[in-house]
Amino acid sequence: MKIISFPERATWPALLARPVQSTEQIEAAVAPILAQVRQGGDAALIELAQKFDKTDLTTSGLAVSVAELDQAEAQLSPELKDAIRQAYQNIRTFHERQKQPIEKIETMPGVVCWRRSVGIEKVGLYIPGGTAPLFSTVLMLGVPAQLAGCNEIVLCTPSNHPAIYFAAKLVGVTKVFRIGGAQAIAAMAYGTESVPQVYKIFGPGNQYVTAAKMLVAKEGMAIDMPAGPSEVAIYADDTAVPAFVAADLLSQAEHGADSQVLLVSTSKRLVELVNLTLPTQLSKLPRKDLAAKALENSKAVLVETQAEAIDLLNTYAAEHLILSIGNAENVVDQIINAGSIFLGNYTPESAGDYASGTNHTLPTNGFARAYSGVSLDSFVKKITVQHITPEGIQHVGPVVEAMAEAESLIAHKRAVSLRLASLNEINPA
Ligand code: HSO
Ligand code: ZN
Repeated sequence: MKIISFPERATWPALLARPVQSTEQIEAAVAPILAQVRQGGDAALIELAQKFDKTDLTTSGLAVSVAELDQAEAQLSPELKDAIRQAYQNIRTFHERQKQPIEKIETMPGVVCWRRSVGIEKVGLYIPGGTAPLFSTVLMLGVPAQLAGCNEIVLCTPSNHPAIYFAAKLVGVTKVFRIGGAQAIAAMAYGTESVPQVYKIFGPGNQYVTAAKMLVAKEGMAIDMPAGPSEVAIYADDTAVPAFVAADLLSQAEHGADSQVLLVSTSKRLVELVNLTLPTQLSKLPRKDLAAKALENSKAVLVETQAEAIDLLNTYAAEHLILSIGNAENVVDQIINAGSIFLGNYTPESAGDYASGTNHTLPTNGFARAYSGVSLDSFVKKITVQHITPEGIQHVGPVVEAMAEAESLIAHKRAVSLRLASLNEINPA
């Protein structure tokens, strides 16, 4: 890793900038695919699978049958099934507690307001194929969808990995389709003869999938969040174990050549030790080529003080932030921009990626400054309700009348005045 020692603050923005991704070309390639699916429905999906994935879906059909989903279980080892079940339980336990009881608030006597959380009726989950079958993402998106009470949970994936099917069954996915790429996003956004149209689309994907999500979002579809390459920042001091730090950097780097990893430290010794152990660990990885590419673009930044480190990390706004420092629990509240934070030497990002309970669908590319990761909230709408009694309208009514009059919206004022007059007729003062 390239070491950058004590950079001037003025250089931070350039130092921390993510690679700019030009989306125009990709969007231009994706737009006709969206149009084709919108017009051609299932037939277009079959044609596109032939063209892009060289798969013939005419005999197997687009939908994965219930029997196929059931058979997946037999193809997995008992150890993996137990692990998936345990992860499912932990993610469920953590997300279940995000449910908030309805609280009725009386703002003035007789004026009662409250908020109901209602599951989005139909949601679409996208799980990429590619080099790693991300069945963990099925849990991360499916568990909150299940807890929110979404009626229709559609899953599109080009992968037929049995763990994806097994996880889909666990979280109560209602329909699974063998559709990948931009065309899967189009299918869920517009609906086809087989694929139900959904109201919100979730999930990671390559640049084409991301571009498709952005395009349908422009047309009014709700999406989870804008996605960029995955990232980790590690803040480590002399209490950190260099081998652990290197392993955490590599666990993020192996996601892809464009993964972003950043090491921040006040200790030159620590940074040098991490750099020393990285090549040995890297050489043992099956995905070493991808990880090595990611490391080429990554940096270790040496800073003078803890305060400076915290400033730098808040400026970067990492998707994942590991605090491998002696006083992690005291420092954590000073972090104001991050997707998810991991404290101490024994909290690897991998734990959050799979099984501790938190969600791994998180804001990248600096979006952690304003966005949260996926949670139960992502799968519900909050509907406000109010009930005003005759006593209540007498309290709040004059307030509304005065404000409506000042905004010159007299119909608004009359909606209150008529009611107040009717009460005065019943109960003349
Ligand atoms: N680190 C990824 C999630 C993931 N890791 C899935 C392993 N499987 C993005 O947060
Ligand atoms: Zn990961």
